[in-house]
Amino acid sequence: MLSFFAAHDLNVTTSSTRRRFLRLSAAAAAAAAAGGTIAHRSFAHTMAGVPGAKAGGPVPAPEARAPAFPNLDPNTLARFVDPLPLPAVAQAAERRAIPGKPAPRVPYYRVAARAITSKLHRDLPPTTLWSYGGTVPGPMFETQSGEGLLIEWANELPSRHFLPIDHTLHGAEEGVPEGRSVVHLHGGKAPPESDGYPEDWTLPGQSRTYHYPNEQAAALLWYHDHAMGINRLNIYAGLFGLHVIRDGHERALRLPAGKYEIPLVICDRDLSADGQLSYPVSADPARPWVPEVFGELHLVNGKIRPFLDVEPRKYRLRVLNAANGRFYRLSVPPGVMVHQIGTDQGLLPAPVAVAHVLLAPAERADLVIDFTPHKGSRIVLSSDSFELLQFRVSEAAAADPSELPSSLGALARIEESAAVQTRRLTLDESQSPVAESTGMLLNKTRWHMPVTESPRLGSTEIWELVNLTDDTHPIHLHLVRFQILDRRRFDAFQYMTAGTLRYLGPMMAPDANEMGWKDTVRVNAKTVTRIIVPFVGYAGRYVWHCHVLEHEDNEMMRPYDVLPA
Ligand SMILES: [Cu+2]
Repeated sequence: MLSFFAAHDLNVTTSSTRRRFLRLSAAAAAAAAAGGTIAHRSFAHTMAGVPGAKAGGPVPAPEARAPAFPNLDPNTLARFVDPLPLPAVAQAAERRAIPGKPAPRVPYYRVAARAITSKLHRDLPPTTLWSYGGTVPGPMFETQSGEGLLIEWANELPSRHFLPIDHTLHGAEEGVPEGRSVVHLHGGKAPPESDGYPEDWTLPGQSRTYHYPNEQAAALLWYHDHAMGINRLNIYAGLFGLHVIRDGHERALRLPAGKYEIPLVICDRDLSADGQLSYPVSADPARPWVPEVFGELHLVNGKIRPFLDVEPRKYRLRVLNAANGRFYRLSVPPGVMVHQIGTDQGLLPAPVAVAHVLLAPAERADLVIDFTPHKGSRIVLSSDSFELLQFRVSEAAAADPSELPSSLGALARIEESAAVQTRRLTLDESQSPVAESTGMLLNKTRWHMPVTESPRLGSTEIWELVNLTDDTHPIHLHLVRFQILDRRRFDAFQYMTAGTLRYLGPMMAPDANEMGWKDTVRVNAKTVTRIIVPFVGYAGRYVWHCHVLEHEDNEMMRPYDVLPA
C-alpha cells in the first residue's frame, strides 16, 4: 500500500479553511453593515508588481446580500437512500460528413444545453439545474479511438443567469449576454475551431457543430462549459458530462467491463433550505466573486450520498473530480483492495495499490476495486470525513472472468533531452491586507495581454511551473497530454524579492499513480513542478489555465498558440 500524497498537498486544506473563515467573516460583516452597526469597507486590491493591475479605490458600503434561506445542513438528509444513477449513453442521430470532407461519414449527435429540474436526494424538492441533454451529468459519449464524431452543441439556455455573475471579471462585463455557453472537451485532441475557445460562445437559440477526431489513446475525457467569465457558474449549474474513448489495447486487457465498469462523477454543492443551488458570494455585491467554493453536500452522478448494489467481484471505477475547487482524497476502509490503473489520459504502465487517491478538480482516476472477499458488506467510499457513496455487496457468489494484469502496457518516459525549450512560468496570487485573495495570474499576465507561449507543432517543451502562492493549483493545457518530470520546493520569498530560484529540497519524482499521461497537474504551493509536453495535434490558438474554476474565471487563464511546423 502506498500513501502517495505529499505533506505539502495539505496546504490545500489549510488555506481553504483560512479562506472559508474569512469569507464567513465577510458575510457576517455585511449583514452587520445592513443593520447599520458596522460600516463595511471593501478591501483595496493589492496587485503590486502585476502589469496592468489597477488598485481598487474605496467603494460604497454594500447592501445586505444575506441568502434568502440558510444553506441546507447535510446532516438533516438521510444517508444512502438513493440508488447511484448511471449516465445514459449518448445516441447518434445519424451519420454525417465532416465539413470539408465528403468521406467518411461519422456519427453525428445533437446535445442541447437547457434548464431542467432534478431531484438530488429522495427527501428534497426538485432543484433547478442547467444540463446537457436533460440530465446532470449529461449523456456519456462512448467512442472509439481513431473514429471521429460530430456533436452539435445547441444552446437552449435561458437568457438570464440564475447564479451571481461578477461583472468586474474579464469577459463578464455588464451587457455581455448572460446565457452564453461554449463546450470544451477536456483532454480531447481537437482542432482549434472545435476546442471551445472561451470567447467563442453561442447565444441561446444558436448552436455550433464540433468535430472530435478522437485520434488519441483510450481515456476518460469530460466535456464542460468554458464560457468566458462565467465558466464557474455554468459548471456549478450542471453543464458537464463524460466522454469515454476505447481502444483495442485496453479491450485486450480483460479489465472489468460492461455493468462492472462504473463512472463516478463527484462534485460538491451548497443548497438553500428549499433545495435550490446556492453559490457563495463575497460581502461586496458589486464584486460577488469568491476565490474558492467548497460545498457542504457531495454528489456522485448527480445524487447526494447514493448507494450502489454490487456483486462480490472486481469492478472498474472511472472517477472524475468535477468540483469547482474542492480536492477529493478518496479512500475506502482498510482491507478493501484498490488499485489505480489509469490517470487523466489513459492507463498506467502497471497497477498501483493505493490507500488514498488525491484528485484535484478535473483530474481523473481509473481504479479497480475488489469486492470478492466482502460478501454481504457495506463499504463506504469517503473523502476524509465526507461520505460519498455506499457499496452494498451482495451475499451470492459471483463469477469474475475479469483480470487485473500485472502489466498494463509499455509507457515510455520522455527524455528531457527531447525538449527544444524550457519555459519558466509563475503562478501568482494577490491578496488584500487581511489575506483575502483578490486574484490569481499565470506568469503575472492577464488574459487580454498578447500571447507569450507559442510552441511549434511537433516540438517538445518543458514547462517549469513556479508556484509562488499558498495553494495547490491544478494546471491544465488544452490540446496536449504531458508527463510530470518532478517537483521541488523552493524559496518563494527569495524568488519574489531577488528573482533567483533557490531550491529548498531534493527533486521529488511524481507519485507512482502519476506516472502515466496527464492533462492536468497539481502544482503544489511554493513548489516548482516540471512537465514535459509534446505539442502534437493541430496548429492554432488554445488556452492553458488553472482548473480551480474561480481562479480560471478571474485571470488565471492564458491563450497560447501552437505555431505551424
Ligand atoms: Cu488556481
